[in-house]
Amino acid sequence: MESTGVIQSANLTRDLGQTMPVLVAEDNPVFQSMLRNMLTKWGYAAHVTPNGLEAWEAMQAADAPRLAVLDWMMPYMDGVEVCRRIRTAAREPYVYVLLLTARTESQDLVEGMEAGADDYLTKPFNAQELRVRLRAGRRILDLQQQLMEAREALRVQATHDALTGLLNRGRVLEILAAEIARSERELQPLAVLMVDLDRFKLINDTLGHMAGDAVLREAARRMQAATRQYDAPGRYGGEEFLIVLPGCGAREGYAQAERIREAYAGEAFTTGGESLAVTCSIGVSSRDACAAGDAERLIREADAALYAAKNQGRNRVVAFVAEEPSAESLALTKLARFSEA
Ligand code: GH3
Ligand code: MG
Ligand code: MG
Ligand code: MG
Repeated sequence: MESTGVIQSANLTRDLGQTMPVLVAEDNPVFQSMLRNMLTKWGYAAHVTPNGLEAWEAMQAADAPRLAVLDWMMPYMDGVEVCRRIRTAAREPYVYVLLLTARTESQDLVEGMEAGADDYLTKPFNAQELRVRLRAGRRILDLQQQLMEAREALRVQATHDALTGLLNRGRVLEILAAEIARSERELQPLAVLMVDLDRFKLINDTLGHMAGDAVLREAARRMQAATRQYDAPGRYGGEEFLIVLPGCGAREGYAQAERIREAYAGEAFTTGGESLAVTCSIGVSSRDACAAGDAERLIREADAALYAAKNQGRNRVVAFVAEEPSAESLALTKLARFSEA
């Protein structure tokens, strides 16, 4: 298929930052080859379709061209309809649409622009005019790209910790709340780990704050490497980390905590050429598939377990065990067994 070949080579060259792909929909063979020649000469990668329907289908590809030159009158689907569909789908990134029209009545132009076209040219058009209008479209697309990148950078900034790159406290708490809701809905367990570096103040005091920062970064890196993709490790405070483990009960939570503890204790950290033994203590709390347990309780219990781990000598994992299951959780357990039977 010739058209696929064109789109592939267009993507390749875009990756190299050389050409910009342009989707052309034009049913007239003379205009087709004219547009193809001009666009190629100006450094665009033209993907030419003979009607609106094929143009619309080409626009569905994940990396479809963002610049479209659409003839108005075409079989199967006209350019205005393609334009309308592009705008209704409202997908990002934005598609810049230049409408080609043989019509000159102003009412028609109003219709085309209202369908969401960004600009139009009346056929027959002057080649240089098309060229500069495409350039204007390209500028708009470049600006939009910059905007999207800035917005993404802001989103990352708002949800991540600048020092370690882990999720920040606000975001990890949001995830905890969402995962509790999901655990209730899907009758899945959920575990929470509270990780605290041992005697961290000593590292700061003896090696300096910069070395302390380097240790925090390395601790975060190892933590990330030791957790599954759907776990959510976040920096909770100074040298404290909160990890949300969806689908894990007390046993799996404990095992996961042991892996992290081992990832620290098992291999010395190096900062500024110095080798340094860094350990952590971890408190584990969990909620049963059917037991009650809000975020506050889970954090409180993980904290209590962490406190116990510190008291027992550090570099260890302690899981919170409730003295007695609450009446509510017992009732819910029975209910779940009943519904399983
Ligand atoms: P413990 O084993 O009981 O947890 O002892 P600790 O020294 O780790 O605990 P403590 O809470 O006394 O000290 C935590 C230290 O972490 C104090 C604070 O200066 C340091 N800290 C907090 N945030 C940062 C940071 O962003 N960078 C650095 N370098 N240090 C930090
Ligand atoms: Mg036509
Ligand atoms: Mg500490
Ligand atoms: Mg602490």
